[in-house]
Amino acid sequence: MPAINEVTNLEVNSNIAVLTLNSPPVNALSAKVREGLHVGVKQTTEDDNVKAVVLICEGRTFIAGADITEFGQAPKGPSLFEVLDMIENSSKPIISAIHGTALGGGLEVALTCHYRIAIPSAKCGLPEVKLGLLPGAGGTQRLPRVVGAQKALQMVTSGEHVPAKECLEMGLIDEMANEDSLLEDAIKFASTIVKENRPLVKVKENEENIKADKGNHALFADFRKSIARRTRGFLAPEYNIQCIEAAVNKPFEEGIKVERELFTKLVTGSQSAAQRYVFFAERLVNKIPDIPSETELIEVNSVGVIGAGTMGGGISMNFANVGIPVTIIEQNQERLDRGLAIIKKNYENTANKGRISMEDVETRMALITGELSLDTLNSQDLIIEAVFENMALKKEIFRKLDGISKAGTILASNTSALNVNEIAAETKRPEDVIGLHFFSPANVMKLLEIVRGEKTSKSIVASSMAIAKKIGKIAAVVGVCPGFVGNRILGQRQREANKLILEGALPWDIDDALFNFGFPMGPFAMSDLAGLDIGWNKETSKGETLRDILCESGRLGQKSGKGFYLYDENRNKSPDPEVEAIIRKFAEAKQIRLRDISKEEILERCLYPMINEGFKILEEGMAIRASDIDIVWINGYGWPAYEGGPMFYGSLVGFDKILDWLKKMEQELGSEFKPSSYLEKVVNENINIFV
Ligand code: 3H9
Repeated sequence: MPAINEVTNLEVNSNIAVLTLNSPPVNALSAKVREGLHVGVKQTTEDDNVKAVVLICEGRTFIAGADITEFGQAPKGPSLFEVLDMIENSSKPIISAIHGTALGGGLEVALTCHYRIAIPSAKCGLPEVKLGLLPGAGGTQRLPRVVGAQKALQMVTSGEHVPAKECLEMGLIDEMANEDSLLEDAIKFASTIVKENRPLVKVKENEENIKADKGNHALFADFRKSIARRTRGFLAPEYNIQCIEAAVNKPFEEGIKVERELFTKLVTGSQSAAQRYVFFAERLVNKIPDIPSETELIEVNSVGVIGAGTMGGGISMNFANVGIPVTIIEQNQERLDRGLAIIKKNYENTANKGRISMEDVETRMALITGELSLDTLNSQDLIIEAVFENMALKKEIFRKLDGISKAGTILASNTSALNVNEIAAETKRPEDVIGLHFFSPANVMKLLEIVRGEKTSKSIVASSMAIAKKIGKIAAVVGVCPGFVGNRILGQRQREANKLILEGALPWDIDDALFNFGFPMGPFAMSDLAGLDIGWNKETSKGETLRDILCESGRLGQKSGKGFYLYDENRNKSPDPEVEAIIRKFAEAKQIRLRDISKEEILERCLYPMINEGFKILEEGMAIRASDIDIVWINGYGWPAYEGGPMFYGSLVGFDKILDWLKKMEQELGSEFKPSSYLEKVVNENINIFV
């Protein structure tokens, strides 16, 4: 094939030119790809033999968007805008032939083509919002001109990938090809367009689909309201909406100006920098340096779960959801029945919300079998223990499992803090033992900490990563240390939050500061939700801590209508003067002088020790890389993605500033603030921890 450059080929056959891009892995619009498109389209317009052009990609996908690695770098080669102008203004019809995904800039390219054909498995979308961006190459102005304002709003603010069939129905693609003959069908389609002398359709000129919504302010106001909760704190969704609003109410060229202005604001801002970092971090976290990709995997076709409580039930649902049969073990029939009934109820609730069908509920429940004896766990490929956090009990279970389970079974504990090496040592096959730390609710939360024991084999780690992917989790491999990565860092925030309320900040001051930072809730609202009496003992309680006093006075959290907060019948919380009085009295008895504490100080006190702990974790090798820590905190603890996770956030604040702060605090408040020696090294030697 005649090459235009390393990534582009152009071939002309019977008056139809085929312009092929081949730039692995995802044909992103790098400088080379843009150059290839620019030169290729120019050549086709100058070649009298060419009557139409098919634009197609090799490899796994059509163009998946702009090359994200190029953002922030000096522009090279023709800009995407020049390329799009050339395509749209071509005197020959250009047809994009789509397989895989046409995303972001990729869909924007397709939208400047005069026609679009796709195979049934293809998907189209404008996912820029997930990178803290908006489609900056005309996508926000062209999409509503094809699919209307409502659908465009939904697509740009969710970033969803829309299946080809739906795209065909809403006019985003014009023709469906056969799954395995895209090129052939695209050439046929192009020939028909030529033969029938069909017009050069320019999406930007189509006002038909937007005219009904001109001046319809309610449409946008209602849409804003509908996504407000989900998008709190993020800038990009609102900017995307403003662009669609401009598309509907302004002429195309003016709308483009709005899009460019808002795109520039986003792409140069810190939110998008953080979200782009998170995009790559989510991919890096899957790479375990010492485990080759060809490592032999254990195929998991059946699972055993020990414990039908909240965790065990949620864990089981993950596997049933993807068609893997699960055997759940409980100690007695009553607990087993209760556990199974809760699972059924959860599925029914999901069905009532329309997310799955009642038939799905039945299919999934049929995959879950309850048993009362561990002896039934003799044939499963993966067994996950999810009983109380009690080391003696866990050891006993693993001793028994060693005798019961078949050779090669992955033996996993769902412990959230206990020593996996100690548990593994109870068996004669510690290489098969691993921690799989799910987060509650386990059927919903994305994160899975994969706790690699000293002796865990590479195959067990790799197989656990593979099964995590299958059940839709984001998995991070962590080492054995108290609390692993997530809870170990959480411990720092909790300790400081508890100390702060004895220095003068009220629980709601702290919660508000963290909520406004972007967390879904603060530590005290969280404690109320979980129940203040977890780990509290009525018989031995002596009013020694604030928690003791609250529990002793019946303030057990949301379930008792009051905890740190007061709750109404709908579980809406409000600050309670009684709690303030309890705190003041407690402080007085301990001769503590309370002072005013600013929101800034609250954030520093809660967040900087977490970052310090992150450095200790890296120093000890308990996380593979800094970005894995961020992935844990974003997906397991609600750290806002637009702040990039604790380590990324720390880099924005400045590690030198945090180090100075820790040194000062160490002098004022003691050794809990002692800086990690790795942090000192990073600052002194100016090390980039993100490479
Ligand atoms: C945009 O288009 C802005 C425009 O409006 C223009 C403005 C002017 N760039 O996810 P995978 C890499 S913004 C560079 O594991 P999958 C990725 O890092 C963009 N690299 O595969 C990975 O590298 P590695 C809008 C990219 O099959 C490899 O490709 N578009 C890009 O599970 C494989 O990726 C998007 O946001 C990129 N755009 O999923 C789409 N995309 O192998 C982003 C991927 O070294 N991409 N890489 O780890 C995706 O959603 C998924 O990659 C995709 C494939 C669904 C395409």
